Amino acid sequence: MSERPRLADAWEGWIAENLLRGASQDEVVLGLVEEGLDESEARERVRSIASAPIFRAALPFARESRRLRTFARLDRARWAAQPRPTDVPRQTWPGRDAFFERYWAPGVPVIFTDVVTRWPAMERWSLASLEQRFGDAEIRITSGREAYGRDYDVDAKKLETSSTLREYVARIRREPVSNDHYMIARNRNVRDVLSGLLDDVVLPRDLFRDDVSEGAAFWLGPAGTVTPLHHDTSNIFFCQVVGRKRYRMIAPLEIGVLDGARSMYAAVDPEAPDLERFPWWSSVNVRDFVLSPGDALFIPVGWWHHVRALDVSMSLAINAFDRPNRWDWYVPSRD
Ligand SMILES: O=C(O)CCC(=O)C(=O)O
Repeated sequence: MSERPRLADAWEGWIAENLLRGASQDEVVLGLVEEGLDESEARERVRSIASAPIFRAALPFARESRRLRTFARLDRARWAAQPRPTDVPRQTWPGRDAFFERYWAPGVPVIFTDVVTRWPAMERWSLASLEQRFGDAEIRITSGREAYGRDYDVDAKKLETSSTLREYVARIRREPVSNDHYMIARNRNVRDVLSGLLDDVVLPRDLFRDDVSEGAAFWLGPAGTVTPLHHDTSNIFFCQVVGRKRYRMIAPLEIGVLDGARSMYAAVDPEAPDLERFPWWSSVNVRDFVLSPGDALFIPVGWWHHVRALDVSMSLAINAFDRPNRWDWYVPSRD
């Protein structure tokens, strides 16, 4: 008698995957029989995989993942059912308690239209005035981003360099449209040499801690800077003072965005999504809007955001809220 055909490894993978996805043993056997396999061999193989200790160890994780995916689907459906699921609402400042209740607690992004507009910074911040007030300040910027490749923001530390603010302002004037140089958040400029900038802002009462400079970052750069799609591990109050920025924001429970992510940075590029690699992208709700001078955007923790400066730009990002604001988060590079 000729030997029975043996199941190839690929089939074993297929059996395990489908069982882990929640298919019953009978359904998997049926699938194998439809492919021409002998029913009793198929049944024996499925039974032996399902009872293997390695498979049984994986089962609780698969179950948990299925449950969590159900919540993610539910959450997406709830957001999609909103009248304008791709909008970020624009509002006047509702007061501290209402802010925490309506936006902070449920993690809802919003733009406040009357917070930054009152700041002296709106009049005072320009390249010329920064140069005049803080020209000698030694600051840290990132430079060489274009040649570095797509991870220029993940690896920003490697691209950090010092200059005086005067030199940096001169570079922005020389290269006013560029993604090669940018003073990004991960520096301590506002905490020391540029702390005078905080004299030009008027923060909503009781919203932030007294040591706000410890949790504030000044962003300065030309038009054309791109901060790739990422999420942060704190809530952020992002105040736009000079120039416009185009934001694309995506809710945390769009879990497809985690595919191939490195650290807190997504692999998918919202400006040129690779639909073969990320087929789910076409159904993702992207909130796509322009932040203008005078706008304050609340970025809830975990929300993905991609930011392109449309003009020479100055922004102040604050995370020193008067509430615990350090959040544990899934870091895909640990996978
Ligand atoms: O303004 C930018 O380029 C990026 C801002 C940002 O990603 C942040 O504050 O988390």
